Amino acid sequence: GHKSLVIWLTGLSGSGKSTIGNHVEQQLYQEGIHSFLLDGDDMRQGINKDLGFKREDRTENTRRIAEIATVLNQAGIIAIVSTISPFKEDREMAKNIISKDYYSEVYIKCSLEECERRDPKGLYQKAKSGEIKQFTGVSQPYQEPEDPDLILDTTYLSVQKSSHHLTNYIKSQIEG
Ligand code: GGZ
Repeated sequence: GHKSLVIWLTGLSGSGKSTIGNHVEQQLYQEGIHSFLLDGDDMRQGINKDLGFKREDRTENTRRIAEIATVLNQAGIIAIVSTISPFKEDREMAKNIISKDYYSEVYIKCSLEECERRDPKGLYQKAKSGEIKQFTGVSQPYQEPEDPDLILDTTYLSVQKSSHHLTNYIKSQIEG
């Protein structure tokens, strides 16, 4: 068997975390590697329904996702997490919950300008008009990872290329 891992994708809304996470899950499946995508936005419809976007709620959101990722890991499944997780301290907490040997931080980097240009759900528009408050990058900070295990810059890199890089990275980690 291979080593289990949690792949923690962090980045701005619209940076491509969920899309890349989905592609990678499928690519791994085709290679016979069992993974599961834990998407922040999805989990906010279910287990994290009670949470909003203030600082403490984001921390709790991250904590629960890290605990669930750990359980998947213990079951031998690679957990791919896609969540903004904007605060360094919270990602540090996630790393401690998961344990550092099983945690890989991947920064899905994308300029704020490009995310605002994409605005697939119109959320940046609403954040700028004040309709949505505490929006990451607009009215709340995003703290960039200082020493991520991998950076994928989707300002320049296609979803295909980014996903391919990440799949190869995961394969090298679990085989190595
Ligand atoms: C950030 C928000 C907000 C605010 C709604 N700030 O890109 P999306 O739309 O589809 O996914 C985002 C999701 C954020 O959930 P996370 O669990 O990833 O966030 S965190 O880790 O920071 O707790 C975004 C949408 O919800 N969304 N309001 N105010 N993103």
